[in-house]
Amino acid sequence: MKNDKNTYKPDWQPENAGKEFAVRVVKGTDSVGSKYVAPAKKKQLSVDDYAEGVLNNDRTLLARTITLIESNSQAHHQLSQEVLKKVLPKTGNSIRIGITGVPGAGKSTFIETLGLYLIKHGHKVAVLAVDPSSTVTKGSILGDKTRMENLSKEPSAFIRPSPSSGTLGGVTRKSRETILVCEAAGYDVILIETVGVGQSEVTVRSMVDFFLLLQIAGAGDELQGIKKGVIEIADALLINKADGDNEKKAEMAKAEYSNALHYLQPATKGWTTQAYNCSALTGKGIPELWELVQSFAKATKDSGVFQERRKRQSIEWMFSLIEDGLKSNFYNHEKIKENLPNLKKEILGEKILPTKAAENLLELFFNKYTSL
Ligand SMILES: Nc1nc2c(ncn2[C@@H]2O[C@H](COP(=O)(O)OP(=O)(O)OP(=O)(O)O)[C@@H](O)[C@H]2O)c(=O)[nH]1
Ligand SMILES: [Mg+2]
Repeated sequence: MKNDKNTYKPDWQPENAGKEFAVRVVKGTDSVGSKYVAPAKKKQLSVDDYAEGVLNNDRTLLARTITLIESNSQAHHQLSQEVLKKVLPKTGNSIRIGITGVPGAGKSTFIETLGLYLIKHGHKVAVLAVDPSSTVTKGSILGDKTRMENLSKEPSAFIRPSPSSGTLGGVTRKSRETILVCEAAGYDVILIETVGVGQSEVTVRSMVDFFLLLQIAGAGDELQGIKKGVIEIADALLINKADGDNEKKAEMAKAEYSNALHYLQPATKGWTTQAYNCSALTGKGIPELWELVQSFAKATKDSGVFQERRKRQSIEWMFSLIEDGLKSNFYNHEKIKENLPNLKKEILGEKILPTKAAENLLELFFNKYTSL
């Protein structure tokens, strides 16, 4: 669409949206022929409308609240903060489970099977996704594949694909707040899928109680290709696809992982991380996994580790918000936007050292305070 004066960028545009973000909203017209036609508008809802909607588990309003949380508009942000404040007393009553694994390990299939099992046993399940790919490619790895068709038909399930914009930091805030509103709506099991790439596992670990690493049995050398760092933060290793011809291989992989785990520090104080088998396709091992999560919750609540971790996570959350705030303030500062492209060119042309360029930019930014 032409970028003329009759159109404008929507206020929900992604952070750092560049030229490739081509969506434009056409300004409303006052008249069609001689008749006045009011532009169609969604009813403006109040903070109470949203908060009551969430607390009554009105799925439409819950989804709209999450849209507010995910929006990059300042007005939406403020509104969402007020809603959060209202529902805060009703949050926290859930077990938050993070699930990671390489693409194709079966995370979505596992979540669907576990979700359906939990619903059959009277739970309410919310499924969220944290997708790190948006940082680099502005695309989405998990994207459409997070469909989970059977689970999504269940009235006791709520599935929200990942917010596909902005930095991982931005996604973190949004995901954490989304967890809270889902809890306020009565979801007692929160499942968060993330793909095993880069920084995302650490991010998800910092918002969950239990962290699960899904693996598949490879051909031969089982320990190759898994990042030790990810194993170190997992509370359980689940070797998926233990079915059909693959069953034996999965059994062997379990033994190898069990061995390797002996040498690692536990991810959670007082809890021993072990390897298990399952088949997300047939459901084998799913009830056992849920039992494991329950015994984890009981053990860590009894020892206080559960509550301690949540407190620590709240503090970490504050720090990550501060960092996010500083970063976005910096990159949105007029002087920085003006000077950054040139400095980048100068670095590439070896005319200036990155150190000096960073120093110049920081000086420009902080001058706004010192010159006050
Ligand atoms: N045989 C078998 N196949 C499975 C099992 N779990 C998942 N699959 C298959 O593996 C493929 C990938 O499954 P997904 O659930 O999409 O995997 P994922 O980890 O969510 O993948 P990404 O979202 O792309 O990272 C699909 O074709 C599934 O049908 C299992 O337990 N056994
Ligand atoms: Mg998936």
